[in-house]
Amino acid sequence: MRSRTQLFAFLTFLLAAVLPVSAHVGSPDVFYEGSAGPYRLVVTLRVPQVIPGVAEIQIRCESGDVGAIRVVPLRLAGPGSNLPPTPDLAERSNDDPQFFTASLWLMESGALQVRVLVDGAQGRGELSVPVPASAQRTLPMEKPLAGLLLALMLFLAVGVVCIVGAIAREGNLEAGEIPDRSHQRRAYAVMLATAIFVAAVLYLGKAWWGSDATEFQRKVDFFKPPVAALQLVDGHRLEIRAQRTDIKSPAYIRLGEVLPDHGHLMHLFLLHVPELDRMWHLHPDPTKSGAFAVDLPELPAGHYKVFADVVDPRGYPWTLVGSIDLPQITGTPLAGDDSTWSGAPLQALAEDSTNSPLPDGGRIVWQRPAGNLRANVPLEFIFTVQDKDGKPAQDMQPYMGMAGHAEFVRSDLSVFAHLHPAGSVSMAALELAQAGLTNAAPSAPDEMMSMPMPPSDPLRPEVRFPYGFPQPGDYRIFVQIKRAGRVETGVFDAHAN
Ligand SMILES: [Cu+2]
Repeated sequence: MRSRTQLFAFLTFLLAAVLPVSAHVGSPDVFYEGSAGPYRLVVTLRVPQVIPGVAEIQIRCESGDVGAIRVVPLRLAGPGSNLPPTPDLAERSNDDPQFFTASLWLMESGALQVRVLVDGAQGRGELSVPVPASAQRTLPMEKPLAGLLLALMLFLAVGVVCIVGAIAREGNLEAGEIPDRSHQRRAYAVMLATAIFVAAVLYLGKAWWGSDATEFQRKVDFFKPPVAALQLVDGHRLEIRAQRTDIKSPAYIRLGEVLPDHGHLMHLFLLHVPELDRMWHLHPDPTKSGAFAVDLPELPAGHYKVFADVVDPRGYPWTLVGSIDLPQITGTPLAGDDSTWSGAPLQALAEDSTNSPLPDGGRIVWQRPAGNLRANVPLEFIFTVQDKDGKPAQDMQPYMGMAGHAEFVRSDLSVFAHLHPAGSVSMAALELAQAGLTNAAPSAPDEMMSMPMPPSDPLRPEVRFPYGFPQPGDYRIFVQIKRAGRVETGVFDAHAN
């Protein structure tokens, strides 16, 4: 009986124990826009509350000629990545024939992918969405439940002792016989022995619980954003190391082994906090000692937060998080793909800002949908770029191989997401995922080209990001584009309900 209570408690604990996270900070859902052969799809994947657990997938097709969609999860790379199990059929919405949904069991944590197979009037198409599935935190058991379980356990424990005592005292009595002193003494002895036995079982149960809880916590800690240990060297050079002070096991992320992701091994975002009025997007290089380092540009003294994106060899994207107080730095001028922005601090918003002026008199305009923006709803963020005369800009170029890069930061820094026109997936993970497809070449989205297009080829003056706010709150959105050889950053403040 007691063990059943304990099992119940343990199952509850299991259910409550593990929440997922992805590379971004505080933004676990996956948003992806890409082509499955001839079909253009927008895929939203809600990573399950528990692992193993059920992922919810929504797929919107741009064209109306899709007949059926099948989905299947598998590992992103290594063993198992080439042997997909039988795919599940996605369900077509009754109200919208271009909208499909499916539920998928994710059985393990780590770098996974969901393969999407499309059949339709234009034949078959396939795409793959990288999914970082992992444990995020242990939820505390709810107090009322813990109290109820404790009360039940005490009731059962005391009950067992009393029942055994009653058996010892009265089990051998004839009908109508009254227990005498010797019966009573025997009952007390048996009850004492039973109480000791019950206490021992409870103690073992607690040890079992404790070891399981530790094991869970270890898994949870494994996927926490690693701490970026930051150090200022020679007065102007920022050194970044991955530090796992929170777990005793060996370092899971070796900075010497990370994969290049859209042209760089590390994308580092330096934010002046708490105002968020200055931002740098830098690309540190590996050092001989297994760290990363970057020469800082000119910046004022202050408190700075660092988010550094890297992708491990399995295709799992990590965001290192750290903070540092910096003195005023004279620094070296920005070069290459490095960029910066400074402007007004993020304040409590009366309304969302949709217009961000650029240094040359042009501007970036957010085509914000009317009405309130809701958290946990997939949205498409569309930004158009205008020149100084208010006309669509004609000088757009790819920035690190893509039409644009966006960073979504929540005012309290609990959310940081680095996005691209292909969505929230890491470009390096996407390349691994696409490599396993049979029709890899034609289905690879043009956004992930690692070779930049020739600068003479102007892009459309518009950039889109599929994304959804992971929780209500105030967000600052940095939109980065390249025009005529210059990187420009537009900044938009938004409130999600
Ligand atoms: Cu980027």
